[in-house]
Amino acid sequence: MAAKRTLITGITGQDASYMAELLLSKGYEVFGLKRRTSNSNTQRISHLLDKITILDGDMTDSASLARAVKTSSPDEIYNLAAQSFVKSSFAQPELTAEITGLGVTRLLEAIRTHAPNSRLFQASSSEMFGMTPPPQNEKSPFHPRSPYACAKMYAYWMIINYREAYNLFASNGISFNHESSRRGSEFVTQKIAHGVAKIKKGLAKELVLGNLDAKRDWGHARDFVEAMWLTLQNHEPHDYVIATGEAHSVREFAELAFNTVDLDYRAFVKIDPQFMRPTEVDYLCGDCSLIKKETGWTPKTTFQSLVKEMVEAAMEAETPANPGEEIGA
Ligand code: NAP
Ligand code: G4F
Repeated sequence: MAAKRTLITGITGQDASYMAELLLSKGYEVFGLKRRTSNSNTQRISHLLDKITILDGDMTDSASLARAVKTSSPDEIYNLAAQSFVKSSFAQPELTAEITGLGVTRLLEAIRTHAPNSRLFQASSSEMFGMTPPPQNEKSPFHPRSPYACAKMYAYWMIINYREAYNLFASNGISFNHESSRRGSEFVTQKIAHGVAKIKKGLAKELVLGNLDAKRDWGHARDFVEAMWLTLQNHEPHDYVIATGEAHSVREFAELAFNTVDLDYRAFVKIDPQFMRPTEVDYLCGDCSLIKKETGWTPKTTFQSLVKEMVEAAMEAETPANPGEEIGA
């Protein structure tokens, strides 16, 4: 049988790097959509570059998406591209809507025209629940609290509309936060992990954060891409919550991360309102019983091992000769 073909958008991102590894291990032929940047940004997939085909394209450019879909002729498409940083979406709401929202419509149109029998996974977000109290599941109401969440809402409904209108196999995975040592440096978990490493090595004296009381359901990206793949192996397209079912505060994450290197977070963490958001999402904790029941998926990584893995990777990466980037988000 011919190998299955897949197109992954956002190939330079955290999730796509794990998704490409997973699909290569399953024998897929992998194509990755990459936008043009002025400097190389393929660090997360440098070990895969001789095994995958990179296609130039941008979620704001319909023609490039159509070409990518036509060239890759995919059985499965994972739309992992987005302006994914919530805080930046307040500064760049229109760009976020273009990429994270309208970009999905452009991709759906390309699929409808060039690969109507392919299966599409859309990376929807628990941010869409916003103000809705936990536990959040597929039936919970949405109340988005940022331009990012509003853009994801639009994309979520376009997936459902194209499924109903054109019979496309398109599914939303409503993922809660998932992290790893490949996480972007501005997200709070990676900011804390590298802050801890810098302080432990004498490269920094403090770590400046925003709201320590926000709670998130944090899992490992490696586990979450398995759920994304299982979502597309269903007989029918389905929307699923992907989560661990356990929530912790930013404070708890910081406390555990500092404890990993025998430090007390209270001596080093400072608060600065510049890291607060105009509207915050206070408490996300997912109920993922549906995907567990229907696909057999279960998250493997505990909160404790996630924190440990991220701090240990940061300790390896941060050296006096290579002090990493300034983290200011
Ligand atoms: P990420 O690391 O920020 O990766 C985003 C990817 O999208 C990057 O490859 C980025 O390219 C690409 N991208 C941005 N703008 C683009 C454009 N105009 N055209 C083409 N590509 C563009 O995000 P992630 O954590 O892997 O998340 C993957 C997806 O899941 C995203 O859609 C995110 O919103 C969603 N999600 C993530 C989480 C989570 O906790 N990680 C939870 C729920 C949903 P550059 O490298 O050039 O910037
Ligand atoms: O790490 P964060 O920036 O992630 P956030 O906003 O939860 O969004 C992530 O998860 C979503 C799924 O729920 C994805 F859709 C989205 O793409 C992204 O991957 O912030 C987590 C929490 C927030 O409450 C924030 O206010 O940490 C709080 N926080 C406190 N101090 C901080 C900081 N966040 C950042 N980035 N930097 C801080 O200094």
